[in-house]
Amino acid sequence: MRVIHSPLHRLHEPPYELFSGRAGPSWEVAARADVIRDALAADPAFALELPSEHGLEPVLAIHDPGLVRFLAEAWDAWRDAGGSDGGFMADAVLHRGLRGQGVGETASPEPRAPGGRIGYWCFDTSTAITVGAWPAARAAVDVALSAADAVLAGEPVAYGLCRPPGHHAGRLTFGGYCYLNNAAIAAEHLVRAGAGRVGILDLDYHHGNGTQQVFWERGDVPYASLHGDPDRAYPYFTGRADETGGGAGAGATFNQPLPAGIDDAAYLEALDRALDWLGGRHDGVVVVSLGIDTYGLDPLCDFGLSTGGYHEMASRAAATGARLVVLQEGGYHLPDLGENVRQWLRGAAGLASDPVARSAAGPA
Ligand code: SP5
Ligand code: ZN
Repeated sequence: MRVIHSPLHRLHEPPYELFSGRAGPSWEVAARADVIRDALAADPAFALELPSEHGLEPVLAIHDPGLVRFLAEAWDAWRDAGGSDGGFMADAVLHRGLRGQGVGETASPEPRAPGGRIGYWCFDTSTAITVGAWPAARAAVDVALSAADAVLAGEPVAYGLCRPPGHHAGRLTFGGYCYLNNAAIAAEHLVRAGAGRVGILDLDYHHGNGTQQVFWERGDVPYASLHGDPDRAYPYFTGRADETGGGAGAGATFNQPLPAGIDDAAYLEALDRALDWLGGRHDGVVVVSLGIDTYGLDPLCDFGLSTGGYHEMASRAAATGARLVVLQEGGYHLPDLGENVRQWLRGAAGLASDPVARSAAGPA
């Protein structure tokens, strides 16, 4: 299987995040991508390659030019304004009630100060602008687009080791460790290349609010997601089952909020429902937002999936006959992250699980 990765992700190492109201080290670290890369490099079933450059046009097909301009300029503007090393976050965000009485009532101009600009575009306190956030995010997009190109060239499945992740970034917003929406950009690239209707299957623990927003009114990019119920789980404001799309996209969004502690068997039932729903709605290519934060040992999340579950999950996705562009999203338990991704991809390729030793604490 072709595996696309870029070392440029290492330019981005967020110094901290606010988690449950406390500042702590970022969970989204460069080592995440490195352990995945190492696990795949050690298995002859995988061939690693660098991405090719695709420029900004595919990015601007999905994201507002103002957001792209901010991300490109943010670090230099912060430094020029006297900002310190490390990274910066918003100290005020554009709340919907700030100027008018409700949603969208009064448009607000983008402020000039970097601290105001970040609050204009970013919606959370997990997603610092660092010196390398922009080049790393650009490289992750090229990784995703190159994986899509591999499938367009005839591969039944290809993997893009994207970092930073993407599915929380919308047309006008970034957050959730995400700056540019790799999966959305890849899906649109596939549509424009003539792949017809392109499905998106989002298996990250967190709802892909950005992907949902981008394709909310699109009938040709159906979006199906399994995730922690927003009643308890980030990003809190999206992902309920009654969110099903609007306009030309009415009925083309499918959300399954799931309970804490869900095990492989119950998750696989939910996956079967998502695959059934997606099956008749695409023309042969599905982009998978692969989050491994559904793992039983993940430090951020509360699902109970096992390494064996990832192999089975991928086998079922591949058994639908869809060609898969698999893109990395979350996953924060470093000791087993590489092996879990490797098992998912072996399942997707129709290979036996062939397990290797993993951390002693891992579920069977
Ligand atoms: C790509 C991805 O997985 N992004 C996830 C970003 C989550 N960021 C903040 C989560 C805050 C959750 N706080 C609740 C703590 C419960 N112990
Ligand atoms: Zn996640």
